[in-house]
Amino acid sequence: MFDLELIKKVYEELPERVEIAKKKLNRPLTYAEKILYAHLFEPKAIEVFERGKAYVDFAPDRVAMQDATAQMALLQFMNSGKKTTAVPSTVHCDHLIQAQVDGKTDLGVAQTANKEVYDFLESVSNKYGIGFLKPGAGIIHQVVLENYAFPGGMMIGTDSHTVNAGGLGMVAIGVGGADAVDVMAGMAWELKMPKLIGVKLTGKLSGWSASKDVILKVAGILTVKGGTGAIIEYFGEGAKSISATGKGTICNMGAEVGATTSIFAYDNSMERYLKATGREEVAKYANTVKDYLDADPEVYENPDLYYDQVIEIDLSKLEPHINGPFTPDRATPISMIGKVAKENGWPIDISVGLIGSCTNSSYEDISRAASIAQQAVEKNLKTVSEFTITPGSEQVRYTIERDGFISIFEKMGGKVFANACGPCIGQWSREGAEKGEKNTIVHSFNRNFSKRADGNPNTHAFVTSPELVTALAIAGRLDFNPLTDSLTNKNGEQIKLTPPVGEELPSKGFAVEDAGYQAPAADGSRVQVSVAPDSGRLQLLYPFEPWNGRNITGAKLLIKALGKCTTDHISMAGPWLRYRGHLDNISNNMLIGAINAFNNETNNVKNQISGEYDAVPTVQRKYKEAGIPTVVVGDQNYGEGSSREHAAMEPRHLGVMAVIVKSFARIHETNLKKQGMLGLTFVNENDYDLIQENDTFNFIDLVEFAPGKTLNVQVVHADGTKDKIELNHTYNEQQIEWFRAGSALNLIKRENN
Ligand code: MIC
Ligand code: SF4
Repeated sequence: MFDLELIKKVYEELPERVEIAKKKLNRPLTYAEKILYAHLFEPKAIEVFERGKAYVDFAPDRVAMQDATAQMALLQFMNSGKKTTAVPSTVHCDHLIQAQVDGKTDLGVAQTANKEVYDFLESVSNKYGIGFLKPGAGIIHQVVLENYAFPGGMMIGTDSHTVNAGGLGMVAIGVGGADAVDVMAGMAWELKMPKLIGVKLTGKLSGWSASKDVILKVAGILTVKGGTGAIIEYFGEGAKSISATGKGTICNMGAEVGATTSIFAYDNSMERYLKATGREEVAKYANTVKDYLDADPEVYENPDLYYDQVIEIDLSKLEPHINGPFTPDRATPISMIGKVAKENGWPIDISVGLIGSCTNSSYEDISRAASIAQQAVEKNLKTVSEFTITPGSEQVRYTIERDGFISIFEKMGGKVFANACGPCIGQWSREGAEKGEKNTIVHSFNRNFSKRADGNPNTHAFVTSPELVTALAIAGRLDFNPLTDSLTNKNGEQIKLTPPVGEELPSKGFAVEDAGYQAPAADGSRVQVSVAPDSGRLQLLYPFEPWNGRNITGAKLLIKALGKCTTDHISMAGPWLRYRGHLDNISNNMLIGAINAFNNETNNVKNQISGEYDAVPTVQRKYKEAGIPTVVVGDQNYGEGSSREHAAMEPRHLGVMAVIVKSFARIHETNLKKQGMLGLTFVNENDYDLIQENDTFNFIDLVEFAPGKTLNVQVVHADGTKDKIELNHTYNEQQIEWFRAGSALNLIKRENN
């Protein structure tokens, strides 16, 4: 399944490219820097790229896409005029499977319900030389880790958790579909040279503490925006003691602090994992360039000199953590959670414990969780909460079934869902969720934004390690601390759970019958891709209008969003995932989760033409009909979370011209640029407070739009008073071209014709 020739080529070129970079920068390099400089699109055009400032053209080695974002990515790629993808690429069917009954049943239902979309993805993959992983094969990031990731490589993926592959020493970055199109079309992929955050791990994990706790702790320190624009590099003795899949977990959740990606240097744990997953050859080649797959020793001797920020964590002292509710950076050590929950009025009773997902479903995770489940079975404990398992891949599922773990979970009352995203992305048909009852769930996934798992805004979701999820589900209480507390079993005896034990890798090796991979046709030129014109789920894309070259004037405020506005708020997932390939239909969810700052309600904004209140998409469609441009205003870290470019394409399609916020999350800001929108930030954050409900916006100097130069907007209030607001932007020359052309894709098309 993997591309050994490509990997060999990367390793052949690596030493020379790194040496040239070292000379150029005239200093030792960190590991991430080595990979970045070895992947310049124009290796000869090497210069010292200033971190956090310079835009750099890169040449990633591969692309991965998941079904919910691949539809838009491939609809765009089809418009690029290319015959095959320029780099190895894969499509993974994982997001559209709903968890309801059990893995087998749910997979069958999904195959019928999503047939049109799967057929589309399969035929596009076949046509353009893209590897296709069928529904049931597993979750993109687990499948990538098992098959495609390799130390020293660089990849992008249309999903924010692409960063998971940092666990195998890869620079892996989540992007929107339009970025994937660049790479698949053989063009340069642009990224601002990231800053570097070093995390030094000392000591060793033990007892109940797991790799998950490292990132839960880091999330508490950095918060959801603390990693923005940076690569987090982990190092130190502690790093070496963590398994490759444990490293994957840590890197995966780097997305939750906004980091561009996270990475560990190549070490024995990675070598073991490569060998266990049938990639002895990759390990062999990696070993020949080992020194280049690590930072230079001087970096570790004096990390402060080489990283923009350094954090130190002693794994020996790290307590298990529980993060949440509603945000993944609210970190509480297990010893405190009972008290904190009580103070905040969080429901103590746990209704469901869920393990698995792309973040935490390695063999090690499952075996450790199973060791807890086993105790419940053997010691006659009743499991109080419901318990579910979503394996990350068919290979993991098959292997853990063979090794008896699934049967242990089942004896404890657990239910195994399909190898798919399921509850992690609102694809959970949870009985009773519509009642909106206040309740608590604990899971080993990565995100816990409001409504994410089951659509119920009153579900308090907490993120923790799989072993702790298992213990908490057995106890059924959030204030249960397995390190100190006992449970009463069915015979009335006091039982203390012993700490989890597991195996890093299966001693009998991994096994699988059908990994679900389908190779593309050798010559796809005759493959037909069809999209039914009356389809509700797929719609061919039309090119967005180029900019008319004039200042935007008379733009109305559509919504001023208050507080957290993630991509889940801008383009909700769950039931809306059905429309990911149909721009007009999915636009009906535009910003329906955002809170209107003027009435604190969701999906209820003023239509300035009629004076009436209505749903955001409805009001926006009215403005569009009337030919009136609009502006969206937002708070900090606007667009955090997912890579879904729908959050940018929907406003673009419905006629929003500019999104003006205090700050952006990286992927979303790029997605806006790619789709030809204006993504701008207040020079003075307090100007956010000046924006009123009936405001009209007049751009003053958009005609002079240029890199490094602020833009000015006159805001006219209902009473006739005016404010002048200065706005920052990060557009470079090329990105301004995208704006002028109407989108980046319009430009690609022009260049290919
Ligand atoms: C997520 O975890 O939010 C998702 C669903 O995987 C998204 C991608 C999407 O919205 O399709 C992501 O993280 O990028
Ligand atoms: Fe799927 Fe959840 Fe992982 Fe996103 S975070 S890829 S939804 S399992």
